[in-house]
Amino acid sequence: MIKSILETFNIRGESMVEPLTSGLINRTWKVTDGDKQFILQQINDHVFKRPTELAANIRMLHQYLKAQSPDYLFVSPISNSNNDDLIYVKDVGYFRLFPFIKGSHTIEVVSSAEQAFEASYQFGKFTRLLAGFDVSKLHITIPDFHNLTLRYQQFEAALQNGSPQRIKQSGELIRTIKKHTNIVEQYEQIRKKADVKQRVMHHDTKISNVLFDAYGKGMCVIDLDTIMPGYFISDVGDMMRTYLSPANEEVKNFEFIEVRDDVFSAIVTGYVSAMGKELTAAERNLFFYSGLFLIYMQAIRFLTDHLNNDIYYGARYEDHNFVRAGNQLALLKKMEEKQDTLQTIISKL
Ligand code: GN1
Ligand code: MG
Repeated sequence: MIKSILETFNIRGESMVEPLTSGLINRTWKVTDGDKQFILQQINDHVFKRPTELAANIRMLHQYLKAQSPDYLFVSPISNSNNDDLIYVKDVGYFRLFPFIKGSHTIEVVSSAEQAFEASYQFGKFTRLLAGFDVSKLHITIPDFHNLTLRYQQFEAALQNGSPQRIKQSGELIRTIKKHTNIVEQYEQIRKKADVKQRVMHHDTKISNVLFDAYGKGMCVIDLDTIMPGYFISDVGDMMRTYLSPANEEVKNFEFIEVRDDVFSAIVTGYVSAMGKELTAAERNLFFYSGLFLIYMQAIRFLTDHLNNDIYYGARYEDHNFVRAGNQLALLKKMEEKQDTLQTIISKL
């Protein structure tokens, strides 16, 4: 089946196809055909219910950037010999093929503040270049994706309808989440502020979604499916969530979870230097909050999924999402403990 998709792109039968395993949602392969390389992806249409809208978003942004910022590297799907950039295979699903960007590589873990700066700069630059784009034109690929109020309601629903045995097991984590509803309240306040703008946000700013060149400089951002209107706290917050600690969300021994001051500072400086005057004063005050917001939301999403028997994320071992939720709550605690230090860093910048 993959061979026949590739044939529509005139990619020969003897090409090499290797699965890439890092994402949780879509299925991805690296395709090598002689000296050419590509990335093939099957869209998860349980999560992205309307793949055609997702493709339309990418096309719109591509056109806008081609006209306004022609030098910007925007990695969009290639069209096949039928002129399709989204290929539907009956009973299987939707596929697309990306060029592999020569000389680029991705990393899985942030090992230096420079990497965090580069990535943050790239996400900020992306949003700044699109500041003149009318966000209301974008299709909402996942409704309420980063709506913390709704995520909290889904958690409450899982407490009603989820697995009774798992609810009992999760008592301590549930209590911790309930103790932090001030983060939800603050989110509701932020939504009402006129000077916290709806912008074109990426919504999945993990380090593996940035392409780096051979010198370690950021080239561009990839994985554009969750691009939707949103607040900057989503992108900055997900960077905090995934860059601050050298131990990521999969680590089972929470003692390794840490908040690195230099990485925090690099995320803030990278973003501020890329966004420049685009960032409003109200937004500048929300850097620390962004971290709390996203870490807390991810803890809720993992625990909710655990209570719902792993229907969204799946589980590679018993209690996988329970462990992930505990991990994220441990990170939240570290972040809170560092509040004074981190706020001082911001005020000095
Ligand atoms: C999912 O598939 P991946 O790894 O890019 C999720 C993100 C979560 C992340 C947690 C569409 O992203 O929101 O932060 O897992 N994406 C979707 O690892 O739900
Ligand atoms: Mg993703």
